[in-house]
Amino acid sequence: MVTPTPADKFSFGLWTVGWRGRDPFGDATRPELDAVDAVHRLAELGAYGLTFHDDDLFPFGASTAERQRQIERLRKALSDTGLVVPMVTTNLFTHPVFKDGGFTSNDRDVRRFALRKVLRNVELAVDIGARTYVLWGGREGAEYDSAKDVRAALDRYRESLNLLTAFVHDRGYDLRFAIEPKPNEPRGDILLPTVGHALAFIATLEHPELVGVNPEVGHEQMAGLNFAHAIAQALWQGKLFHIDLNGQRGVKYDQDLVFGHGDLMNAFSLVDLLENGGPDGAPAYDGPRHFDFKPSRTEDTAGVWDSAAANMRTYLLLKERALAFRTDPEVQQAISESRVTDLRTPTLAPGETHADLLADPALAEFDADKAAQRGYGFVRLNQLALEHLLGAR
Ligand code: GLT
Ligand code: MN
Ligand code: MN
Repeated sequence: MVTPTPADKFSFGLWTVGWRGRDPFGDATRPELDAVDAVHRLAELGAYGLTFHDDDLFPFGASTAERQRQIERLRKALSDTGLVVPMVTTNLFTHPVFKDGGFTSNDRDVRRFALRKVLRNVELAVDIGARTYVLWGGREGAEYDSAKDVRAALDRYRESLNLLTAFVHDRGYDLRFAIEPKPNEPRGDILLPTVGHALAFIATLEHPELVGVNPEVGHEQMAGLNFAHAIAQALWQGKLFHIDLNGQRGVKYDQDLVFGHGDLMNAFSLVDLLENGGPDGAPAYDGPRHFDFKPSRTEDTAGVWDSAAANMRTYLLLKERALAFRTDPEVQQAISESRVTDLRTPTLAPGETHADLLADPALAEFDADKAAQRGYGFVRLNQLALEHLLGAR
């Protein structure tokens, strides 16, 4: 059960296994990885999908012929292995032209150039079979409050999303967009910094049904937030279009560790939610389980593939542990004693009004002190979760 197969829908960014370990303080520690090799290695490990930025596949400014050559090489590797491309994205952050952002750069020419870059890559995404298009606006932001008119920037962000959804609509493409929030890094402050900000922004768009979120574990945790809660709200709003799984240890720079190598308890809750949180314990999410991690720069090429395999194995182990937790009768009893499922009962009776509530004699007599005495037993329940996680039950 902990051997990954394509049915598990594990996917990896080409930029993840292809990361050469260059950081702000040090040079690359590993050789370049060819996209074709990546496809073959990932397929051997049991993954089902590869994702990429335009510039991961062909260099920024590549000629049409070079672009086409790389696309054809990728296509052949995909058909040789059966790997698919469920998601594609754009690099609007590496080239210096994007130093003040793409969609929200103060320079209008740059904004127009950025939009064209995305439109061209959307055509490729559809052509190669992707159903999701991720928008990570890492350079959309500022270091200084006086440098960015945030309301104008949000107008331009919205204008860009409206153009992209009109494009998909007019062309009849079967493609949805997923905004990936991040609080900071590389910009001092990034626009749409959390899942909550992104969800509020999406509600203002012309085609909100075509736009959802691609939350990343570490990005919410960099803001000190509970990732499983963010995912629960995204699911509740029907907006979990994609997910970036990785690990992060606390509020610091973006670590992009292997999934589970950060807050393991929250990773357990997340997998439990994704796999068992739907109606009648069915999966709550059926999209790709996408790993957006960086194999640490201490690792050699063998370590890169060990790290890739570790993401999938950790996910499957957590899935196994979460199922054991859900099916344990003692856990079910503890859940019921904690009144977790009682929260599903509507607070008002059918047809009850505010006048009825105000006039309810039982409420006038409600013994708040007595009700306050009973504990909820949440600690016991959490300990049961931890024991399942540790394999102690
Ligand atoms: C970049 C970023 C990731 C995003 C990628 C998609 S690019 O590596 O750190 O979190 O998901 O653009
Ligand atoms: Mn990250
Ligand atoms: Mn990501």
